[in-house]
Amino acid sequence: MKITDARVVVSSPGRNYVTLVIETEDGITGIGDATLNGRELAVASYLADHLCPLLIGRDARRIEDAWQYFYKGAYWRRGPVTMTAIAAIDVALWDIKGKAAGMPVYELLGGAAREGVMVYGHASGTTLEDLSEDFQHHLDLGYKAIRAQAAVPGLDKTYGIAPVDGKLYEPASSNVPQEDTWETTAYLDFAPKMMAHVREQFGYGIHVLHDVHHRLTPIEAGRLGASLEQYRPFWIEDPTPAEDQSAFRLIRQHTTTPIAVGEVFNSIWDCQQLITERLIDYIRTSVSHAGGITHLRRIFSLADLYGVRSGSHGAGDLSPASFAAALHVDMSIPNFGIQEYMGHREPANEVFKTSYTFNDGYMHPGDAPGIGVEFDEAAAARFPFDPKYLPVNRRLDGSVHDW
Ligand code: GCO
Ligand code: MG
Repeated sequence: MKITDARVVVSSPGRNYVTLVIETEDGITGIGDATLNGRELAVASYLADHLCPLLIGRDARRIEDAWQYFYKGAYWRRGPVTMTAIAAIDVALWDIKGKAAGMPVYELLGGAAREGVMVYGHASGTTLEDLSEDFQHHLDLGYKAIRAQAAVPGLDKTYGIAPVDGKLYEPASSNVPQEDTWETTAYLDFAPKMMAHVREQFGYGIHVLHDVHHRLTPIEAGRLGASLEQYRPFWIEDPTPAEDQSAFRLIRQHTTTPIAVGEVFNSIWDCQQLITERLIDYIRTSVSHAGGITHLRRIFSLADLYGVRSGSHGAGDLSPASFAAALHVDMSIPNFGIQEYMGHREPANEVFKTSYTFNDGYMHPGDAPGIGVEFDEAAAARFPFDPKYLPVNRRLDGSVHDW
């Protein structure tokens, strides 16, 4: 089954997405998500200028061979741009394989290992009262797991807080990076109060998650974890920048609060030590940034050997194509933990026709052949690229801090 065309479409239906479209000689088309938030055109060029020409004439059925060809064959391995580009090819080829077989991708991956995928939604507020309102809204929608974030008193802006207009939280908000401020002491003081508030209001019958967004040192993270233990969070996410994997030993020495890491990882090598030393509980690598379905399964298989569960990134900057692909992986692996689900801003649904469903806190990818997402290129053309950057984070003295 020869590939006859491979093209990249950059569009902005609600936010920027980069979509790879692969066509085959028998008329089957597959899509993959190549979005790298704030660096979209780098991946678009990597694909359009270097990989798409090499796809023409290749056999679309040989997914593992394509993966190895583009990973090992480039000589320059890893990195978010390379691995996002490979991921888009990989997902598009799984989509094609599913359509050729007349099966949803999760069937090709071994079939359903569960009835549905537990997802967590985002509740946030500029005050604890607003957070409660949003939390209640998510409970009413049926969520069994909810992430809680609230503005830290005394700081201008805090990441992860949705605007009051009811729109989804979108961190890439301006065409030059917005500058936020950060103060660790205020945060460490506030976080246990926020968690106490949520438990007082809503009890312990719901999973509560919290994202630290790489802001702490390992010993500060240990202190945070210890201070939250009594509120039994499902996890704390990205407590420190994770390039230094051995630093997580220090966090582990100080707390039993479960730890989730990995949305910025792009390869199994980024989390090898974290997994094999059991320094984390959930690995958050995503289909679109960690080399596609093929590589993500390799990471999750390694994690399974060490009792680490999946908890994939699913923010709105992962397009419906990679979100659907994630659900297929989640359905089929033995060590699924939880899946982030933030949803997509309008008018994304005019461009991506999805077949996944949400029901009472659980999602299902649907049974359409392939990944179950159809991409409307004519609709995408109505929403041209709109450059946007993630914010930069500064301490009160003006120095740049981790974001
Ligand atoms: C999350 C994330 C996101 C990221 C965003 C970056 O847990 O969902 O931390 O909000 O900041 O995906 O592009
Ligand atoms: Mg996060």
